[in-house]
Order: sequence, then structure tokens, then C-alpha cells
Amino acid sequence: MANYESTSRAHHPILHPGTRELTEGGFSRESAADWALDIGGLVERPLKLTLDELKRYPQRTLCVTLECAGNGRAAITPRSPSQPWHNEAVGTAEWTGTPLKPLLQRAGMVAGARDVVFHASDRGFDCGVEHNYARSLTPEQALGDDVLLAWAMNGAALLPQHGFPLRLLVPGWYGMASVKWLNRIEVIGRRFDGFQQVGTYMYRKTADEQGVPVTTMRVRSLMVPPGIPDWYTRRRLIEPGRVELFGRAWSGQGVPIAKVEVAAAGHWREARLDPVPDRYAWRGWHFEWHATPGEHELMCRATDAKGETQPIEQRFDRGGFGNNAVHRVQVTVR
Ligand SMILES: Nc1nc2c(c(=O)[nH]1)N[C@H]1C(S)=C(S)[C@@H](COP(=O)(O)O)O[C@H]1N2
Ligand SMILES: [Mo]
Repeated sequence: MANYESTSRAHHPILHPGTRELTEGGFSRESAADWALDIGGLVERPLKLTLDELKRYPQRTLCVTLECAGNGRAAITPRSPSQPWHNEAVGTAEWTGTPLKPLLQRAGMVAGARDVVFHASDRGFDCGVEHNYARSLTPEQALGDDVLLAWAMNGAALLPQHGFPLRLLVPGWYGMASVKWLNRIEVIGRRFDGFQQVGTYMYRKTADEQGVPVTTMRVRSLMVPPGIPDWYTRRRLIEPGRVELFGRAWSGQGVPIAKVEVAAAGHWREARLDPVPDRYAWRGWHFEWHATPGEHELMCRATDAKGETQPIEQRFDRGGFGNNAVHRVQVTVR
């Protein structure tokens, strides 16, 4: 996935050249030696841990699909000035790190702890507000068994753009929760009101409403476009006959995918699902289509085990968050 969420233009290296070109968040591989994670605030035993010390804690690897909350923003009108993602801001990787829970337990949150704040080293402006990127989880969310402090992605050290030396990984949530370039975990006695928590990542229809926090990923599927593209229209050109359509489907919170349907000429039929993947990873699907000459619109739609399904039309959101409308692919069969 590309590394910048639209609403965090503050952190964009082109707008703020020189600060994060090769060293996102200010860290190069060399300076990791000076880096340490602080765990403090309302805890009984504050901790300071180097990367080597963290790596001596129990290790865990999870295969996790991470989607930006703004994925699909480009299709929402009027469009938020943020990053105009189409469908590309999603990916799946194997993340290795240590579970956060035992560390928080070792630090010992005191009574009265209301939020756990994850502070990062990248700093900038968004909507005129100067801040370091920071997000919070409630103590209950932060103590979730699958929340990781991750230092590796697909078996290699995190790349600078993915959060080197350490990032939080909150499986099942939209990407903004997985704070990169993490340097401090702070337990506080009030609800966190930082910019990335309440100034953005809220579902809002109007500018003045308080909104509903963006949290876990909505059910979604994508199709690998068949055939070859026409450059400007983006239509796909294919030959008539048997066409193997395939793609991926996922939902949030570790809820499994129950069904994927594909529509050609508006008629929905069930796709074949690949074997059940890891809990937080997307699931593959396949569908055999008999293409007849002419112009077609192909669609795919996923339903999860809680019965949530993708809407046909996107619902409006001011920030362009959470667009999980069905994926449409225009095809010309020659
Ligand atoms: N420190 C920091 N963490 C961050 C961000 C950021 O701007 N700064 N962007 C978030 C957003 S919006 C997303 S979608 C994911 C993207 O992760 P990736 O770059 O590894 O794909 O990182 C999240 N963590
Ligand atoms: Mo994002």
C-alpha cells in the first residue's frame, strides 16, 4: 500500500521536502541504534525498550490485510481534497513483532486510565494544526490479543516508508490505527483529542457535525481487471469465450468472508472461494465467465459472516472514508 493517507498531507514528503526522503519519521537504519520505545503516563512501571530488547520478547507473525480508510475516495462526489485513491490503497503482508498486551501489563496501567496514545516521530501540519502523528486506542482495544508492535514485514526489517524501526499493527482496523515510526506509548486519564483522532478519521456528512469515529474495515472485494486496458477510458479489452475472473475479499475485525458474488449484465452469481486464509488476511475468489461480444459492466460484491454486504452505490462521506461500494469493471469483448 502507498504510505500516505490523504488526510495526513502534513506528512507528505513532496509538500515537506527534505524531512522524510529516505528517512520516514526521521529514522535511518543507522540511527535505530539511538532509538528506544517509551511506555509511560498512567502506569506503575514506566518502560524504555530498545529494538534489541523488544526482539527478546515473544515473537508473533500475523498475515494481515491493511486498507487505508480513504481507499475509494476518488469515486465520492464532491471529493475531499485528500489523496484520490481509487482501489489501490490496500495490501496484505506478514507482520512480525511482539504482542502489545504483555508489555502493557508489565507497565501496569493504573486505575483511571482512559486511553492509550501511540505517538510517532513524523511531524507536520494538517488543516493548520501542527502535530506529530498520534492515534489512541481504549485500554480494552489496546489489550486485544492480536495488537502487535511490529518490526518486520514479509520477513525483512520494516522499510522506512512502512514505519521503520517500529510500528503498531492493529489487525482488522483501517490503516490509520497502525501508527508507523512509533516512539512513545502514553497512558492518559482522559479521552485523547489529537488531530488524527478527532480532527479527521470521522465519518461526517457535513463540516459541523461531530461525526462517528472510523475504526474497523468495512466488507469489500476487488476484481483483478481481465484482459488489457485502453489507456484513457480504462476499459478492458478481452476476447470472447471462457474468462477466469478472480480477486480478493476482506472484512474488518477478523470477521470471515462468507460469500462473493459476481454480476455480468446485472445478474448476480456466486463466486468460488479459495481456502479460508489467516484470520485477518483477505480471501481469494474465482469466477468463470462466458464472455460474449459487446460492452459489459462486471461487478463483484462480498458479504461477511455477520451478514454485512457491500452497497451498490457509495454512500457520501465528506472525508471520503469507508467507501466499500461494489467494484465495477467496464469491459469490451471483441
Ligand atoms: N506515524 C504515522 N503512522 C501512520 C500514518 C502516518 O501518516 N504517520 N499513516 C497511517 C495511514 S492513514 C495508513 S493507511 C497506514 C499506511 O501504512 P503503510 O504505509 O504501511 O501501507 O499507516 C498509518 N500510520
Ligand atoms: Mo490511510
